[in-house]
Amino acid sequence: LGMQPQFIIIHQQVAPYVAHIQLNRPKELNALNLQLMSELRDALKALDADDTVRAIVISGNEKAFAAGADIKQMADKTAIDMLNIDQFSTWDAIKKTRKPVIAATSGFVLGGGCELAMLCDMIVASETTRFGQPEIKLGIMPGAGGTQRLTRAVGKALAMEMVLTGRMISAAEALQAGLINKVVPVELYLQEAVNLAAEIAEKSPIAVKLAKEAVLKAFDTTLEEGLHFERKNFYLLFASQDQQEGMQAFIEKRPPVFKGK
Ligand code: CO8
Repeated sequence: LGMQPQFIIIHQQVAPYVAHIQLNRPKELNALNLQLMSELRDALKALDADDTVRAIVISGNEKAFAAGADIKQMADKTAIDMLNIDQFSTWDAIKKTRKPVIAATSGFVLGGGCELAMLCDMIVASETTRFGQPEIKLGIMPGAGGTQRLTRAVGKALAMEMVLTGRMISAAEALQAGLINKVVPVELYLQEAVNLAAEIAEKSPIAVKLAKEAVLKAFDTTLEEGLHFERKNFYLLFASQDQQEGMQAFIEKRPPVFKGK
């Protein structure tokens, strides 16, 4: 990866074909400063290109996944500073990750932290996780997708309430609202996320990639376009050896071995 990152730790092969990126600014509750986000972008790009990785878990620590953008770094910025810093190009790059990314959350998941979790494909939360978009309390509003992804995930009523009041919701409420995939005791959340990643990593990485892309398309386009897109990806998979292996293994009543070809 070139230079050693300062604010993240990359753990390879935490399960077969699974990598884990840990956000590591614990004293600041993993506040997402510009350098951390650049390091995260670079790490995801490298892991996305690495054939020994098929799924990625992002976590913080027990106390905080991330308490948002770094308020101290933003406090004295002007609108034009913000425009020129263009931090969202980093977010756009992260969004391009083609392998599945699972957020393993515990503690505070706030502001940009909540937006980062929602940018991931799935969220596994500890019982102590609290999700919120508290930007309104700072005189600003979500800027990294919060008004869009939260609304699509939980609907208008709860999204509007969270964005306009800054109220945090519990993991239980987030599960009920459809924001997250599962809630587990705090000792288990990271392992549970790794297990989910490992389950996906057993599948054909090509099929996983194209399936992820098709699901995400549902948020971006009409049903007609989305169905068309799905069909093209579906046909394309019949060009893979993994499709032949998957179906042959079924017929021979044995587990498939997918090679990503
Ligand atoms: N930025 C900078 N520092 C932070 C942040 C933050 N977001 N959150 C916590 N910290 C720091 C605190 O300043 C404190 O530092 P110090 O010890 O030097 O005073 C340390 O972390 C520990 O925090 P607290 O003492 O406050 O811990 P508590 O347990 O008392 O409170 C809270 C925890 C409730 C999470 C509290 O820290 C808090 O309210 N944090 C701010 C949450 C927030 O408002 N987040 C939204 C930020 S704005 C945003 O995310 C905009 C996103 C759009 C762009 C995305 C780009 C990345």
